[in-house]
Amino acid sequence: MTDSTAYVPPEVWTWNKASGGRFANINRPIAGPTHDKALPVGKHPLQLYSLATPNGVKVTVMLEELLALGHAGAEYDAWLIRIGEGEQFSSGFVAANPNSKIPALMDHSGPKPIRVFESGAILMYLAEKFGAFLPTEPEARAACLSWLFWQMGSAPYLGGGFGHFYAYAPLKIEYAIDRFAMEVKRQLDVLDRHLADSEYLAGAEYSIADIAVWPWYGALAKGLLYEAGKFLSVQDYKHVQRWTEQIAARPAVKRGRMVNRISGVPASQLHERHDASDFDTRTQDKIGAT
Ligand SMILES: N[C@@H](CCC(=O)N[C@@H](CS)C(=O)NCC(=O)O)C(=O)O
Repeated sequence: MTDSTAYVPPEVWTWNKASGGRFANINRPIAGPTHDKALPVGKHPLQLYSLATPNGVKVTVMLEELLALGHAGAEYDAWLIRIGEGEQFSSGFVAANPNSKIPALMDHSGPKPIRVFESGAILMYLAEKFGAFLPTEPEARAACLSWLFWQMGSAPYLGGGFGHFYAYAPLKIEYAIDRFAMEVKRQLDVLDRHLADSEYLAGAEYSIADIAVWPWYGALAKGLLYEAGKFLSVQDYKHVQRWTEQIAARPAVKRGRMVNRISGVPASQLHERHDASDFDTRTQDKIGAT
């Protein structure tokens, strides 16, 4: 057990030292821009500012799925935002997302640009704009939105909770790792039981619920997040494994995973995407692990 008496919180918290751990350089207790810089704008109505983290991949997969369905209006420019270098704090990015987190989308197709931030809101915005991947039949629609919002509420325990304390924190705290490992295993079991009787999260049809959940829980199931596959015995969640493989095989998913990616084998990385032909320079078959 960790010694819980070692630290006595002061009456008022002040920002008087670096927090330590990975990504500590970008953490701060205030919002707003740190520097003046406009965002670039390309030729397509949809401008995405992102990075291929699980939250970013949701949107590039959605756009590639829409294009695969034949929605030419979903053509997009994807600009790279290097969050490790603080590019989410530029004045231009903060104007697109006051929360300074990728992904952020600008839609220039109307009389005045519309900004959309939060990956779940972006998925719903695109689903409604193009009439795709969000069922209209009430029961399936309710299921789709329930799982979409389940992801929004659950993944912070996986990333900010488990991932942070297991992989990124400057010290290993047994209490914190136990607490979040328990919660993440519970979440995997929630998905596993549901996927035992349901092909996709909202039923028989692939939807924005799968597009939101897969980049987090599919990657976790493949042991690609926080090198925690063995620790969490992810292979035991058989139905999650089946669903993960099924979605990974979709051509649009393979393309979406490459966009704004800056790690992994070079053939899996397409730093910026401005045209469908940008993928031609990459060999998709070579894409393996994240
Ligand atoms: N709830 C948000 C989470 C977005 C998020 O946490 N983005 C991370 C990368 S995965 C980020 O931009 N972090 C930069 C920072 O915190 O400064 C969403 O779903 O869009």
